[in-house]
Amino acid sequence: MKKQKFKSGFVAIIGRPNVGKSTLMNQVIGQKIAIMSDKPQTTRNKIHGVYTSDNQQIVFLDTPGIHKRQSKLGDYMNQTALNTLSEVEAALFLIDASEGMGGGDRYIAEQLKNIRTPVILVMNKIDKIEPEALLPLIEEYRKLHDFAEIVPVSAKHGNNVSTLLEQLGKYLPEGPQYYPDDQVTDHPEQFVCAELIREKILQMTREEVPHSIAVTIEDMKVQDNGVVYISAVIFVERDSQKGIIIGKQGALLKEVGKRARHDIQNLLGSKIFMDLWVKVKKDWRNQDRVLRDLGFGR
Ligand code: GDP
Ligand code: MG
Ligand code: K
Repeated sequence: MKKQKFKSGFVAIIGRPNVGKSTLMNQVIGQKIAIMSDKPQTTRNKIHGVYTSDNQQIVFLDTPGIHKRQSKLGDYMNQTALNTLSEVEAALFLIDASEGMGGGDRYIAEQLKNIRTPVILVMNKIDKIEPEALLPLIEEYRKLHDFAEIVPVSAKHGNNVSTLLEQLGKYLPEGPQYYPDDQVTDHPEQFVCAELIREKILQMTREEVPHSIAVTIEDMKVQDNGVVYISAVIFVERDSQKGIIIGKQGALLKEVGKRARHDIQNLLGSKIFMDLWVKVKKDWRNQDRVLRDLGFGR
C-alpha cells in the first residue's frame, strides 16, 4: 500500500491551570496517558503525550511555568517555556470558553508576542456555553494575538478534537516517526537505553561523527522467554556519517551493540536482544534542541 509522506513534529500545550490541558490529552491519546500526568512537574519540558496516526505523529510537550511567578526559578521556567515555544512546530493555547478571558490568558498572550511559532487558539469547554456566546468570545481573543487557527472544542466530550488534529497536521513538516505506534508516553528506561547506545557511539567514533546523532528506541518488550527485545534507531545527518557508524562490514555498529548490550543488561538485570539500525535524517539539527530537552541527541 502506498503511503503518503509521513509528517511529525513537536507541539507545545499552554494555558492556565484547569482549562483542560490534561483532559484534551486524554481525549487525543486515550486513557493510557494518565501515567504521565501524575508525574511531578520539573523545570524541564516533558512529553505530555504522543499521538500517532497513519500519516502523522505529534509529540505534545507540556511547557511548565508560562504563568506569572515572582522568583528566579519562575523566570527560568518561563524562559524554558519560551525557548520551547520558539522551537516547536506549533503551540496550542488552551482557554476555558465557559469562563471567558482572564488575566492569565492575557499574560500568556503577552509572552507570545515575540514568538513566530504558529499558535492555535483552542477554545475548550464549548459544551458549557450557548452557541451564540462563541462568536463574541472569538472576537475578543482575536485582539490578543494573531492566531494561526481558532478551534472550539470540548475536550471532555471529544467535540471537534479530530478537526483540531487535522488543523495541526498543516503545521507539521515531513519527518520520521519518533516513537512506536503504541507508545503514548515516555519511558525513562527507554531514554536510558538510548543514552547508553549514544554514549558508546561517541566513545568509538570521537570527532569523526559530530554530536548531532540521536538514538530512539522503537521497540522494547519482554519476550515469552524472558529476554528483553530492544529495537533502536540511530539517526544521523549525512550518508557519510552512516558509513562511519556502521563501519567496515558492520564492525563498528556490532561493537557498539556489544558494549551497549553489556551495560543495558546490567541495568535491566535481564538478558537482552538488540537490533540496531542507522538512518539518515536530514535537517536533524533543526530540532536538536527540543530533542535534547527530551533526552535525545545532545
Ligand atoms: P488542566 O489543569 O489544564 O490540565 O485541566 P484539566 O484537564 O485537569 O481539567 C480541569 C477541569 O475541567 C476538570 O474537571 C475537567 O473535567 C474539566 N474539563 C476539561 N475539559 C472540559 C470540557 O471540554 N468540558 C467540560 N464541561 N469540562 C471540562
Ligand atoms: Mg492538568
Ligand atoms: K498538566
